Amino acid sequence: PQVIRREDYRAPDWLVPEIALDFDLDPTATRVRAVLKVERNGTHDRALVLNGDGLAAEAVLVDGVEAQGWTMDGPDLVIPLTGTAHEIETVVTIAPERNTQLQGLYASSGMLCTQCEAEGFRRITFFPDRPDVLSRYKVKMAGDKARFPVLLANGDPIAQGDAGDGRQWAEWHDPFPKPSYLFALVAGDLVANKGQFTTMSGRSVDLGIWVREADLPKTDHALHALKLSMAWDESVYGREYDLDVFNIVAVDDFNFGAMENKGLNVFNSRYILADPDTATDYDYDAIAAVVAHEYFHNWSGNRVTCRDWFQLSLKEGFTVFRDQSFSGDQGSKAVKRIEDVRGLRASQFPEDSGPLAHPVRPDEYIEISNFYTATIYNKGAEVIRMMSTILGPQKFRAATDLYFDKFDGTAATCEDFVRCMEEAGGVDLTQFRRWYSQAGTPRVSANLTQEGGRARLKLAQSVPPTPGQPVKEPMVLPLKVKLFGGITGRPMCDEQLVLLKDAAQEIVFENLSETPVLSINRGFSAPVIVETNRTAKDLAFLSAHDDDPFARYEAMQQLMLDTLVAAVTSGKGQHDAVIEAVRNTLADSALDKAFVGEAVLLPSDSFIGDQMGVVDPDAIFAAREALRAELGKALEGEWRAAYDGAQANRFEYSPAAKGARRLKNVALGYIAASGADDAAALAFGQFEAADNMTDRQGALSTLVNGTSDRREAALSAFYQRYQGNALVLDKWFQTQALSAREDTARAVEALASHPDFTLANPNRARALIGAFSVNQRAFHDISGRGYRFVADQLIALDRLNPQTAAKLVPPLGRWKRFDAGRAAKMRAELERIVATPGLSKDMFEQASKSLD
Ligand code: HT7
Ligand code: ZN
Repeated sequence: PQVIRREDYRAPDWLVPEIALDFDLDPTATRVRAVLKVERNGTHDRALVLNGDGLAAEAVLVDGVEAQGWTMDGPDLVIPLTGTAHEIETVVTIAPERNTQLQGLYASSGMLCTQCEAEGFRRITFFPDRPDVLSRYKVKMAGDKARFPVLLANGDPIAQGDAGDGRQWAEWHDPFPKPSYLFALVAGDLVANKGQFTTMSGRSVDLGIWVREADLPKTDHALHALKLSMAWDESVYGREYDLDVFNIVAVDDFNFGAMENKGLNVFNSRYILADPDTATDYDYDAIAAVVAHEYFHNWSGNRVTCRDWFQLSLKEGFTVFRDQSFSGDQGSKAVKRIEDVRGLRASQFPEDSGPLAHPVRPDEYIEISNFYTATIYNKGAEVIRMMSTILGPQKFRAATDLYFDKFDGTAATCEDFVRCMEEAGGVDLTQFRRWYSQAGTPRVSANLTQEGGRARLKLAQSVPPTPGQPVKEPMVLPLKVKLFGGITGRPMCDEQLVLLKDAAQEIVFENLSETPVLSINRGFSAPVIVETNRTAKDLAFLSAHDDDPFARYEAMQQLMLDTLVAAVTSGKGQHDAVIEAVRNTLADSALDKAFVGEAVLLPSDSFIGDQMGVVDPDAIFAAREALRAELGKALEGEWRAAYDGAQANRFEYSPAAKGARRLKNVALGYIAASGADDAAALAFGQFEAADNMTDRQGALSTLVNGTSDRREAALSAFYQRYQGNALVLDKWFQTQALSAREDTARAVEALASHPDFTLANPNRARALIGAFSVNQRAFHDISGRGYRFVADQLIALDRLNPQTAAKLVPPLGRWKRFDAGRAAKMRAELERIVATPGLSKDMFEQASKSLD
């Protein structure tokens, strides 16, 4: 397959200032007529090339006359043109019902909807399908009135009417020029939860969350989150909404989380629908975050879009940074930061150290869909966060104002963004730009030594080699640093922002009156791995005394990690320091429960594995379970007190109530780990009495990890209760796929034949296959059956939905990190995938790169 390179970027030969689309909607045969006003861009004699994907032109007209000399270049339509401006008309017929890829126009639960990012528009009509061609869209659509009573598109509704024969039509105009990837259309039997928002300049905006009628009661949270997001973007970034309507539609079959189409966001229904009985606190938070994310794209992505797909992080990294800040402002900033860093370490760090590592601004790709990655999104957000730290809040705001003003209505680059930061921030970011070009997670070593009243902090950095980048230059690393007195616990200096720019650098602290303890990378100010010479005593001390909650959490994590790595390598654990640190955290009544719930959690199996030369999943599992059991037993009284103290009379969705549920379920896990006789009964009691899904699923997960006969009872009760609810059934599949039990691989194979399992729905496929392949114990079963099972499923899924299949390849690609036996088996499965006839380019790229 063809490799697309960033250095080959060339401005478009032809622009399309206007497009009128006419859809005759039918699930089996939808006719699409497109009329494009095209203008030659510059002086050249190149033909007009309109991208297509699986389209056959039924008519091609130039200036109203049947076109002469047009040809097909593979999937693309090539039309030779003589003048500087023409009107091009094409007609195609597509079959939404047969579209299992869920790109372009497709059918989902009886409705028709679109997904065009990144290159789905070319599956609907012939068009220069690239983000730097911005057009004004007029959309007319007609369809069966009973099947499709609601017809939505981008922009504002203009007119609607009866089309005869039980059909109706509607017309929508979007006044804002946009790239084709932001086009959207929805037709279905939907109802809306309607709201209203008055913008900062006093304009009224009609809001609508469109769902099936039965789901209407589950839309209040999303609507509320939308209003909060609109107000937040005004007050924090000065960004006002610009159309008279803002619609969101929930669909059941969706490859991703959601899509920011101008004025008509389309969402995976899991990021819209919530009520206490079916959604966990995690779901509620994710809904608010994704609603905010898509809304924020209206400025960071839509008003200012990307010049080409190599600039994807321009909109995604910045928008993730914005949604993370928004979520932090709605509850505990510290807990949000902990969750985000946990996510970064779980998904982006492994990506950055594996065969699919790529820079935040990639240099090449085969299939752009494979680049909607944790690196583009989450590392990209960290890059923006570092610039905001370096500039400080006022200058950062001035810089984003400048960026939005200067590039409004255009397709911009990451370089444009950084230049605005430099101009408004008065800083030189020349070296900082390496964050965009160099892949790999930087490693920092920080050694603090003391001689009398002086302490020396020796810092050194290195960036590991990554595919195609064997040698790296030093990065700019903004490290927030502070010292605490090891005896009094008092701060010994103000927090300092150290910009580590060289390979090695030294900082001296004078006039110290006691032995200092180092607190570094506070707030996770740089997305790096820090190694220090701090002792277990230092870490335990910081976990109790640091005044930065993130650093406190981090000290505890490091202490646990050091303990677990030592246990894995030596075979036996020395757990006292961890037990005491956890005891102190549980005893600190000044801490909020959500923080405590996070701080006392052990690092995941996979994060422990990331610290090791050769990952031994069985030894890691055994060491982690042993520490969990000891923590459970040694602190059983504390866990029960925490559990009882976090009980609530009835469900409430507030930061305090969420924190209490978090701690309660973590405590339940430890009580079960202690081996207490009543643990299963306690979990089952919680399962039965729960008035919310967080508690019900928390109890179910605890039972599913165990061997009690209440396990089957709970699984069956859960299944019976939620049989008709696809989103909750996903939880049923996922909880079993994540089970820590020895027989999980076999159980998951059986679940793949369950009547409710289907690869056609991406949420269901991810719930079983995706969850199983991150279950370190089960996936890496020494027999290799886990690898075989996942490869079989991915090969089958690729035939239906290559995008979703390709996203599930990375766990198999980690083979280099494992022992020779496992590595060979993982490689063999990758080779089998690559050799599969008819493999998509999505899968080919992921699997073949994973073999290197
Ligand atoms: N910008 C959206 C990306 C997206 C997407 C990408 C590939 C395939 C399907 C997709 N659906 C949505 C989502 C976002 O980041 O907001
Ligand atoms: Zn996004």
